[in-house]
Amino acid sequence: MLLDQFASAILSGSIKIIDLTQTLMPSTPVIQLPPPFAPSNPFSISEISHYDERGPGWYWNNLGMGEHTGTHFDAPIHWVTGKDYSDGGVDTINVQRFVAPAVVIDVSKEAAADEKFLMEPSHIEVWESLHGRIPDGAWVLMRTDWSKRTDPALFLNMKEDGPHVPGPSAATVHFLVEQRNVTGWGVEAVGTDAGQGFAFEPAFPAHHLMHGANKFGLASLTNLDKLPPTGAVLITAPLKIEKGSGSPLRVLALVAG
Ligand code: 23J
Ligand code: MN
Repeated sequence: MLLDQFASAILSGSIKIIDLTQTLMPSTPVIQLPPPFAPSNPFSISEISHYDERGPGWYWNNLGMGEHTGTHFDAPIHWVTGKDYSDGGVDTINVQRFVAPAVVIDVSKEAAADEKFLMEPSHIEVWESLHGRIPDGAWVLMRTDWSKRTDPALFLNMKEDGPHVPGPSAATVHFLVEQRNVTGWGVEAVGTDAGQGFAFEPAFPAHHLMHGANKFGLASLTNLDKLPPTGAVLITAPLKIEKGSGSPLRVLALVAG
């Protein structure tokens, strides 16, 4: 019954599907870590054949990339704090967790005014006073409109003291992990942590604390400005890479239209 209604609603467009995914291409920005940390490869693509002598009837490509390239999923085993979760790799996560509600906290004005803007628990309190408590099992998505920075240099926004990119404070991640039962934390920027997150306590709290609690991350999302504050449902199934720490994926949001 429920699923028949669901299928009809998709077909009729009374449920709309919004693509939260950035297009993968060689210029897709990839996180830059300072030495001595090893870099991630960018996205690469090369033709195998294109209806030509290499394959007259078919077109296909070889791909290369780091697991954390473009719009991607962070699995718990990505971080040392999540390394012992037997269900914490992209291949072992319970697939039931790949469909979940999402809330969107709009801090786009704050991020426009301050490239190093940090979301604090007070922003969540204000949001909950307007929209209600973050539901159990929800993704919490931080809308910054950072995805509108189509120039990779402005998107990464690397400065002498590291990236100037908005993100969550450590207190905010503590709150979401300890006070709310979230599925994960998603952002428009290249990584789930703020650009200055290396200097927080703990370092990279969105990674350290979320993955330490067997929760997920989503990075390089787009179209968050097209989502309602509550009521969207996300489909976030990463590639089933053996012992994978994450993967690029298509992130789809279902919204009542
Ligand atoms: C490795 C080290 C630090 C960070 C990251 C990866 C990411 O943001 C990521 O894509 O998971 S901050
Ligand atoms: Mn990642």
